[in-house]
Amino acid sequence: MIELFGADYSVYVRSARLAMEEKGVPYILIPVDVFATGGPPEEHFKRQPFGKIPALKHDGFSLYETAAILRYVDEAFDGPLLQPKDPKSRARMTQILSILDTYAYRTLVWDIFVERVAKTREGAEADEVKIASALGPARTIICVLEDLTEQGAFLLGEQLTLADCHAAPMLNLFQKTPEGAELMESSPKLLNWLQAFKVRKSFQTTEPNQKN
Ligand SMILES: N[C@@H](CCC(=O)N[C@@H](CS)C(=O)NCC(=O)O)C(=O)O
Repeated sequence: MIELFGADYSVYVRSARLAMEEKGVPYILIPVDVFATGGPPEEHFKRQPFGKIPALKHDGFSLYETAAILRYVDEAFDGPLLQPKDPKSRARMTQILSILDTYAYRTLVWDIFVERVAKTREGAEADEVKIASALGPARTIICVLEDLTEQGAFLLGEQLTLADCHAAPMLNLFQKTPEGAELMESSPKLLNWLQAFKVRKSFQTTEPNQKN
């Protein structure tokens, strides 16, 4: 049984859980709150030296970094293949994972969602300057993802891949902001894909307890 260390509120933890749910791989989520007062628990740094979530343990094997966890889940277990075999589609999948990690997470989740939704929910004021300066990069991210989205039920066409598992949690949070909803409305392929992905069982099972 896979042990996944993390919290259900994390988009990265949700990506890993989506891959395990879609693959049909049993796992348990062992709670680690990286945002607890005083920081992550000391023992977590042995699993993830940067103090981030998720981290995985399976059969004596320890792993961190979500893209590596996603690939491990797909390659070490039976179940539907979550990576295309065709080299061009496989490269597209890797490209989307990299865009999400390198550009989308900080901009869509931290600079826009956390400022606009999470902070204001806690009674703090949104940093409008931060939001305003993230809108240009956000437009580029949504534009390139719309461009890379194939015709079909999933980002890369008819096969559900790790790109779907990684993109859905981030884009779901982004869409909860007025800025994100507006940008998504003008990206029909991406919008249809996200609406359809959100009703999947895997997505509903991994819904955070405390709603984002
Ligand atoms: N490169 C890491 C990033 C994971 C990450 O940033 N996780 C967030 C939660 S969504 C986190 O642990 N943040 C804690 C912090 O930044 O202090 C991965 O791919 O797993």
